[in-house]
Amino acid sequence: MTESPTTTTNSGAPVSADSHSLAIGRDGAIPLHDHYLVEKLAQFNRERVPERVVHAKGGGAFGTLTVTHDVSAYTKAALFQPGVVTEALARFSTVAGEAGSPDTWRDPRGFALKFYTTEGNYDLVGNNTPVFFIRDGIKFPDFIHSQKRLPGSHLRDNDMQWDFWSLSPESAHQVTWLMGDRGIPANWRHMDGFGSHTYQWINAEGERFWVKYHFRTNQGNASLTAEEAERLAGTDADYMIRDLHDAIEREEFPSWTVSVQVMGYEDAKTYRFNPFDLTKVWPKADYPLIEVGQFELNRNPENYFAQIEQATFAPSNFVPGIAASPDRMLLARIFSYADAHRYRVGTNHAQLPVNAPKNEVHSYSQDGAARYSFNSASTPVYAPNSVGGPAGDSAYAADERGWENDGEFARTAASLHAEDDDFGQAGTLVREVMDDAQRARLLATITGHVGAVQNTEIRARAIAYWTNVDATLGAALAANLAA
Ligand code: HDE
Repeated sequence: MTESPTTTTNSGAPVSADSHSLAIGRDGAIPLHDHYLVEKLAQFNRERVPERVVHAKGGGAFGTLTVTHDVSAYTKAALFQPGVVTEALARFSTVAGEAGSPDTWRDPRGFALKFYTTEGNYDLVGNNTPVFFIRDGIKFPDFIHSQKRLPGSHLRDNDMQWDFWSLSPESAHQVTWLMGDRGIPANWRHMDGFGSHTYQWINAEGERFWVKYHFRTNQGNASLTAEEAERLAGTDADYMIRDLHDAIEREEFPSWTVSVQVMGYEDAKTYRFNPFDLTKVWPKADYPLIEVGQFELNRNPENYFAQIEQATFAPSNFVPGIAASPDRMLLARIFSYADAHRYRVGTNHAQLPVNAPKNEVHSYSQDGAARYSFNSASTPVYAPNSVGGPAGDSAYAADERGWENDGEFARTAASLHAEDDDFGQAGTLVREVMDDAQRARLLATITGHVGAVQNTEIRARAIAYWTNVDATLGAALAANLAA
């Protein structure tokens, strides 16, 4: 048996016993100066950081992005150049459940990626769904409140969910997707990932393009039935954490084919619907997938808390050649995540090994709790300076040009295009993408979910909502609920 090390305090001093507090004689008082007992209990009280307010339950692994095709005509980003291999971290999650909730609840899944590129960390914080419930971030806290718990009973409530959804018709596409088979993926290996938003790519000549990211699982899409999901929720709440961990242990490395859809910068102005509307997809007939490379997960975290719980993924982590778009949801997220990280993990969260970039940091940030790395004493703490401190490089201005903006400030909906509507793509999903069996399961799920609504006015609005998605589906729902 290998020689085990001597237990120490957090400060490294050897400890004489693991199982006995310091006391006077056998039954005497414990002195306050039993600092090792105090250290163990005080540390125990401080083991939790605030869980993520959404996406609290999740798991992840490390891996690599390997670029196999040439997309340099669209982006100069180092990680997307032909042949480049970039280390990465992925975290998958549910949205509404708390940190101890079942992995198999019906919910979109987070698909958060961090690429440790040579130009800084690039975070692509997506979901396993190409769209989302709303198109303006100002409604996000309200949406999540309606998905979580009533303030009085602390219980989740279908009336609250359907009140919000039926008064937010832009949710129809995502809710249809959620109530369908993809709402309960078989596990994280058998689901696709999407950047969801439209992003901007900038090539070496400064030309701008609009792109959407697709990560298609090479394992094939698969779903759990509602019955299987409910059973697993009771027998193994960590089913998906376990599946990913054990697959990697067996060296069955899951992988995804990475592609993008590319829209010309000027085309966005005349496209038939708002290409920055997160409740819509770009039909592949309009913008086919262009293959980029392979994304593979091949290394489990050594320590879940240090590397997954404390991992911080931010849509604001862009690198040269990649930038934001007018998508209001993305613009709101660019503030929100880094703010959440400073609150949840601390102001120096980016210095933790799992969050630290692989390239050198030349930032003027200093101090702050748990400051770990720092500039040399000869580095000035201010800019501009005449003593050789870091200085901005105007060559990167091309990455911040963004897009033309004009007009006065106003609180109105984003620009409407000819075919902007709330139910069209949801109806297409039902009528043209789903097969009969999938439509039947969709109807059964909706019947159960709307059937639990107590308020008759909300229930009637929910039936009207589904009738707007698809008249046949709405009629069948009404008949089921009347039965
Ligand atoms: Fe999030 N979201 N989100 N979200 N989200 C967070 O950031 C937010 C949205 C997503 O594994 C939080 O660090 C706003 C869309 C994932 O660590 C928070 C809006 C998409 C994760 C936050 C959205 C996502 C989060 C909570 C509306 C898919 C987990 C903890 C504008 C494209 C990342 C945190 C991880 C986490 C804000 C909507 C995906 C609260 C304001 C759309 C995968 O800051």
